[in-house]
Amino acid sequence: MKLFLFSLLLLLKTATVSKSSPHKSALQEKEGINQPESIGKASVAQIIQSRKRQPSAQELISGILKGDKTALSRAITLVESTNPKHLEKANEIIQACLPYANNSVRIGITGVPGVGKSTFIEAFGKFLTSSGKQVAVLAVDPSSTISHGSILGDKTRMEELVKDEKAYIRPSASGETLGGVARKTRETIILCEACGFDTIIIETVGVGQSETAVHSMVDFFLLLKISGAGDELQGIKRGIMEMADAIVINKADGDNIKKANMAKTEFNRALHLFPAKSSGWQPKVTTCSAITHDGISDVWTMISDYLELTKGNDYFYERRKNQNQHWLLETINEQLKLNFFEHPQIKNLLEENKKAVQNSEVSPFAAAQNLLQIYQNSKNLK
Ligand SMILES: Nc1nc2c(ncn2[C@@H]2O[C@H](COP(=O)(O)OP(=O)(O)O)[C@@H](O)[C@H]2O)c(=O)[nH]1
Ligand SMILES: [Mg+2]
Repeated sequence: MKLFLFSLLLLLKTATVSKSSPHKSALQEKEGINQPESIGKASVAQIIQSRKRQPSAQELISGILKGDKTALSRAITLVESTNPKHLEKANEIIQACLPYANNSVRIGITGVPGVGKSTFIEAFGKFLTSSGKQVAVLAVDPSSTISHGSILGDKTRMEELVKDEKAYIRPSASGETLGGVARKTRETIILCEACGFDTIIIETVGVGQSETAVHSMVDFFLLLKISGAGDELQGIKRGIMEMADAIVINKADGDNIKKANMAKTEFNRALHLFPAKSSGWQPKVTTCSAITHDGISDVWTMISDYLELTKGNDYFYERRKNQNQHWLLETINEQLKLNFFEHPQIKNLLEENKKAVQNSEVSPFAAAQNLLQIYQNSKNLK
């Protein structure tokens, strides 16, 4: 009986959620927001082109909800900015977009450079847009700040998708820390969803902990691999295998097909050794070719199966709720750390203390306690 009531409640909840589908509402003005005079008269692109002024938060919100990509790009730039004024504006926009976000599938894709991520996303993205989906491609690449290149910088490999009306591609945000880059991407997802994008693809490479960060912002995590010389499992991080909902072996074309199938068997065997996932999903292994497009549609079929299962058993919704909590704590952690390490007095003292600790003049714990106390006192004085 309890279970029945629960399911009924869930059904009602789902019905209400789908009623306020952001996909539909993204094309409508948000009720309850007083629109300034200028809205509806000029598009954000026109406002920018006239160079008279920056579009207001309200104009950007209205643009995003209408599915305007220029407004979306502008808002993402505000999210990525370090200027406190921009952040204030960004927060206002995110807050207004939040009720229209969430109705999407968020897919994380990882794999070492050269495995074919960009080529795969182009093929997969085109497949999705041709089946009527609206696809946003984002990236988490904390190394891009150092290398000044981004994993989505090589847009040449996504030539078709870049031109596609139904697609939106945004390179990785830059930032000092992975936490910073990841937070910006999290917020960008919300903006993209409010703009009407129903399939969000987030690409990352195995740099630092970027996979873990992406894993904690997506519904489905896909590991892209290529077949090797029979030692498929070597050099692959156990943690990534554990996170993967699917392993897709790319470049299964020409002479590679046989090797790809052998790799598939081996990965399948390895995946079965891991404990069952709380989603109830048994991770799958498939092969594909991003060049010939063989197996590309199977990847979507597999993701659809996953969605059916996890929406049916509620895992999908629970996971998103947990992810929200995770990002709340993560953002606080990040901000506290930043405030501490950017504090001018602490900056100086930290250098002195590092030396003192090196020379065993003071214990690391005592030094840490002391610095934290000084920081705390300086806050109390304000
Ligand atoms: N034969 C074959 N080559 C591929 C396939 N996918 C990608 N490639 C090639 O692999 C190279 C790396 O691809 P890219 O998409 O840039 O990899 P990324 O670094 O993971 O983004 C390029 O030369 C692609 O043309 C595929 O399915 N089959
Ligand atoms: Mg690439």
